[in-house]
Amino acid sequence: MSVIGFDIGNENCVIAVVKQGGVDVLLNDESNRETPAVVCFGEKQRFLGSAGAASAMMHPKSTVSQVKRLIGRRFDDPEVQNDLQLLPVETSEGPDGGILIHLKYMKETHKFKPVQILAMLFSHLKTIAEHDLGSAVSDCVIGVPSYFTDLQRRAYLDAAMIVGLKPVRLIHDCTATGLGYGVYKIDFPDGDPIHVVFIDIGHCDTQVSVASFQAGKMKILSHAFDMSLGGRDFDEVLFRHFAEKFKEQYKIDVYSNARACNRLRAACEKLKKVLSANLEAPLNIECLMDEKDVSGFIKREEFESLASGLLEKICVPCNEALANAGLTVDKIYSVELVGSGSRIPAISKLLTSLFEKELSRTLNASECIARGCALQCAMLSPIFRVKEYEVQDSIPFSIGISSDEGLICAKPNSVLFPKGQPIPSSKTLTFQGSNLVRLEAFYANPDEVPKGTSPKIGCFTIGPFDGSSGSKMEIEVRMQLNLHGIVNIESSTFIKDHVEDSATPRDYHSNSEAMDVEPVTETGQNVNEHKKCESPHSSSNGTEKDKADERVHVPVSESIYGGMTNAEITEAQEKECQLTEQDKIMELTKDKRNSLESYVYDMRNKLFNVYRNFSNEQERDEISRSLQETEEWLYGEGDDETVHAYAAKLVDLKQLVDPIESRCKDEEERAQATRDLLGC
Ligand code: ATP
Ligand code: K
Ligand code: MG
Repeated sequence: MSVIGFDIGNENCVIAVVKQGGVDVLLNDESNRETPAVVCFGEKQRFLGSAGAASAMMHPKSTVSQVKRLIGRRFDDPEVQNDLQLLPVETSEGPDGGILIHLKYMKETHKFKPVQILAMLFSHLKTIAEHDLGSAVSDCVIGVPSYFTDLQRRAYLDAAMIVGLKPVRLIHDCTATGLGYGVYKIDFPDGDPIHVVFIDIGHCDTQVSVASFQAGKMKILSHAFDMSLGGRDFDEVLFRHFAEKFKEQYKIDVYSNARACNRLRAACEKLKKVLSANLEAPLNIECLMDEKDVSGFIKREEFESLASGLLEKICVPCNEALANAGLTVDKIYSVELVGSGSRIPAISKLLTSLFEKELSRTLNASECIARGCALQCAMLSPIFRVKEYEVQDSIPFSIGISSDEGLICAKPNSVLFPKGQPIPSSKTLTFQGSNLVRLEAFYANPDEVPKGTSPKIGCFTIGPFDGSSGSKMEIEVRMQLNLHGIVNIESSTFIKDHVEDSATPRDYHSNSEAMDVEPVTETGQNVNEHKKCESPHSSSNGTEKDKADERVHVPVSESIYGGMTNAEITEAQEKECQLTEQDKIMELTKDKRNSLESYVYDMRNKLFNVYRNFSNEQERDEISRSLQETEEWLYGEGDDETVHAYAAKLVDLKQLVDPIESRCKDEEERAQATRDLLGC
């Protein structure tokens, strides 16, 4: 069994594994350490990762990138509409308010949920890992942004399930990075814990987390983020600048031409990278639009002033993370800047002055998340021996619980898991109820969650209570904020034969009684403790006795707003299998076509060399003609044929050539035998 970590970026994905000697980053089929997060649908097959990026220009309308942005989001969310504008693919609103991505394939339009596209990426990364390791891969740890909602986390798990991956943990990106930092750090100054700020600037977002470290221990103190501030926003600044310039200079409006937009955007991303290493850079695009070649030029200084608004925005989550951690810059031991979006020199300059210290680049900026994920996977794996290390993460959003009858926790706004609650955690609610109880989980503070996030998370229906027949039962529900940062019910029980005094007035029409309860127990666990807790819960297996009463397990069903049902997951699995099967067929077809093609060239060559003495003119004429015909067929009507068609052609040719080949072989053997006999 292998232990793997995945960093799924909007632009690049990284796979890391823990091997005997340490953590390795795997190379993809193009020998790159980063794999583009691109899924492209060709006419008859998919192209994933690097192949997807390479095919994007050929199939602009059926290439999906930055799918991470769309996961678990609503179609009518204005931010989503902005993102969709950048995606040249047709989309629509799904029946559940989610997004449907329309892709042309096998002469039909297929509609996919973003989860399915993400699953395709997962599947691709899984295949790369399996090829490298030579064994099946299932257990893994996947990085997620700290701002991911419950629904987005669940969507990641669904996508993983669709392709047979089993995330043992979804871990916040900066926590994974911090883990990689802490595990290897040995030179801790004496005394108090040190505080480190991690800043990850990716393609689409910026995440900042503050963590405290002691030997053998890491604790996240705060998470902050700007969901819409990353490398692509800097590209956009350049894009708008040159779009405007070219309008004046060349009288072309790139905005009116999707292809020109794409090309200019791609050129601006390159330009931005050049400006990271050079003080000025040229921009040249041939035949951008209306058959016009364009050229431009920009100095780094000018770019920085165009991007000054974005640079200022980076300070916001940094200050927020510090404030939430209750720290000032002088208390910070080190600032670690990661994510390739941070390679712009002005960003380091700005952060250096904000934090009043030189930034540290001790981590690999593009691989640290995947590496941290792999380490976490090894720590959670029962078969790997890893240094004991305690990771305590926290959730950045307050989560509340209410029932049909109202808010059920005594805390303000009914918050069960306040912002900063350790991951994982459990809290027990006890209340009186009858028949069915519905508990609603929701985000208690709209200011904490990303704009456009629905406060509604999901509904848990508890019951029916066996034999309760309408009487009030004392119910105990253990709510969990699990290792993935997802809210669920760990167990729910009632106490058997615990019937209320029948004189108590009761409303028989409601499903549950008004509940004024307080969490009775509260635990924040670190990962190691959590592992111990994974044994069957004593409260649900009926062994625990509560005085004279017996605890009885109560069924729970959950319904997550916008989530996938089991039936939908099964359907998606089947669809994914069909697509994979078809991809395999197409790969096989390509192989067969290639072998037929090389056979033709090979034989043509041999026919007038090696085989010349073993064939007569008539045979050579016939074979020549067949080779010629096959070649013409290959480049004509046989260009796009089935595996069988190519295989059949090869058999036909071989039938003609085989007799000559065997004469040649016989002769070779005879000659060898003679040589052996003569001893030379
Ligand atoms: P996200 O974290 O948003 O999901 P990601 O992890 O795929 O995205 P990264 O790979 O960390 O993102 O960073 C990609 C961004 O870094 C792109 O916008 C890219 O243009 C930018 N980038 C890469 N190299 C440089 C460079 N030398 N100078 C400036 N920007 C760069
Ligand atoms: K990445
Ligand atoms: Mg990233």
